[in-house]
This record gives sequence, structure tokens and C-alpha cells, in this order.
Amino acid sequence: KSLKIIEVKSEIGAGTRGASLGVDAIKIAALDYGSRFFKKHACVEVPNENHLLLESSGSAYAKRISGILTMTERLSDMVRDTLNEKHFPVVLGGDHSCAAGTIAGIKAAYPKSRLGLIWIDAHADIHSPYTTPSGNMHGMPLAISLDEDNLNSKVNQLDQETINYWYQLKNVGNIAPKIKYEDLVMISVRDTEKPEDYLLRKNNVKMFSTAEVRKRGVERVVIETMMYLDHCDIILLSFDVDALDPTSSRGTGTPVTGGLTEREAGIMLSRMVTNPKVCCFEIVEVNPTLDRENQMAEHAFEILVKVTNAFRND
Ligand code: DIR
Ligand code: MN
Ligand code: MN
Ligand code: MN
Repeated sequence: KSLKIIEVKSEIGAGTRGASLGVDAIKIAALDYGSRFFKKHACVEVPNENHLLLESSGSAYAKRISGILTMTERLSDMVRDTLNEKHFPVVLGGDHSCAAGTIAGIKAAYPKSRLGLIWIDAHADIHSPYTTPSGNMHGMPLAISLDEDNLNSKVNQLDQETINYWYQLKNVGNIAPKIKYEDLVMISVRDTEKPEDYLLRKNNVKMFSTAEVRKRGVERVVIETMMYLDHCDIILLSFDVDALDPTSSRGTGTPVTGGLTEREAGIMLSRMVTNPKVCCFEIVEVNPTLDRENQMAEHAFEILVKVTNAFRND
């Protein structure tokens, strides 16, 4: 299987500007390392909707949701086609709102397969427009992909247009829900709001904290994660760089203390990708406008190389 890089410069889902520049920052890191990575692998770009930043946004609880829907549909088609061509998609974001498109594309290619999800992130990204504190849709890709019946803590009052867009977003690829709570593992999630805690606890979501990763060791956590997802047919690895500690993740929109080292993340992800069920890898939220000397993109690129080397050796 050969890799195919899918660039998605998602920007309008985050509250801080600049995540769309993450893809190019990673390419510049590759150039600085003298790497031929981006020459060696096939690369496609999903057209972005970032011009919508200049227009007034629809709802305070789902900012720029029409543009998020367009991006999600385009990315979903690209991921689906890539999988159907028997390539391994490597999705480079962008803000994390792209994950809803990645998940939709995998389900569109494999509608009957049970999709497991390994979510490595400081955040749970399980808000809906009904619960969001910010209206930023990069905090919602999991709620888009999970069962609506379980998203019943309704704090915010939504207008009909937002409800319609939300419904369309959940149904991209014509399959909903796309993942089950019991097919989800979260690693290093440490900054959540009350409505998220409620959903995570209610649905008994499997979580490994940074402290657990350190106490038990990366290898053990990888084995337990894979055992936990053993009943799944295919697995997506979604890596938000803010899972890393701020000491090595200055260049991301919402850094949170208590994260993984880039070494821990690199070993973890490269072990995981050797599992043949892993069908797609995603790396998101590099924001070079917040960085110093492109360090975040360099870490992201190093992790990307480790992961893809491990994949090819398998
Ligand atoms: C927060 C932040 N939970 C929100 N989420 C972030 O606005 O929904 N996700 N930063 O990556
Ligand atoms: Mn995220
Ligand atoms: Mn995050
Ligand atoms: Mn937060």
C-alpha cells in the first residue's frame, strides 16, 4: 500500500487564525531537513473555504458551519476515493474540524466495517452546537460522528438554520452515526468542559491520561488500546498536536499543560500504525503564526516521518 497525502487547510473551525498555514509549515520543516518526503509521496489538496472568514458567521454556537459542511463533504469524498484506490490516506490539517470529513470518508469507503477511533488530543472535541462554550467547530468533530441520542444535554438555544446544517453535517456520506462510543479511545485528553465530561462518563469512554501513559509505559498503553478496539474492523488514528506538552507545542491554537513529549507521541503513533487495521492517519492543528522558529511543524514533521516509516516497514 502506498501513502497518499491529503492536504486540508481547514481554518474556519478554530477560534485562533493560522491553522491553515500548518500544512505549509510542515513542508518548510521538510525542506529545512533536506527531506524528499513531499516529493516521494502522492499529494492532493482539498480546496478550502477560508474566504468565509471575511463574511459574517451564521450562528454563535456553530461558527461558519456552512463552510465546515462544504469542507467536510470535499474531504470525505477525497478520503473515500483514496481508500477505494487502495492507498493509505495521511490527512494533514488544518484545524481539527477536518476529522469529521476524514471519518465520513472512511465510512463511505467501508460502510459495513466497524470503525475504531484513537483520539490523541488535549481536548475531547465532543461538543455540539447545543453545548459549545465557543461556537468553534474544531471542538465538535466527535459529536458530528457519534450518536445524536447521546448528545442530549442541551444548553444553547439553536435557530432552525443551524439545526439543519448540523443535521446535514452528521449525515455526510449518508451514514449516521459513524462511530460508537465503545469504539473510541482517548489519550492525553485533559481540557474538557462539563457537558463533555458528562458525555464521556455517561458513555464510559475509554481514556488514558498522560500520567497513565508515563506510569504504565507507552508500549503497554498501545497494547491495551489495540486490545480494547479488537472488535473493530478498521481504525483511524487522529493526532492533534496539542496532545504534546506546551514546552514542545507552542505553535498550536490551544496549548494545555500536562501533555505528552514528542518522543512519547512518536513511539506511540509508530507502534499503532503497524497494526494492519489502522487505515488512515491524521495530524492537525499546527499553527506557525503562534510559533517560534517553526518548532511545532518540525516536531510534527518528525512524527510524520516516524509514523510513515513504521507503516512502510510493516
Ligand atoms: C473548547 C476548546 N473545548 C471549545 N477546544 C479545542 O471551544 O470547544 N479543541 N481547542 O481542539
Ligand atoms: Mn482536537
Ligand atoms: Mn486539541
Ligand atoms: Mn477548554
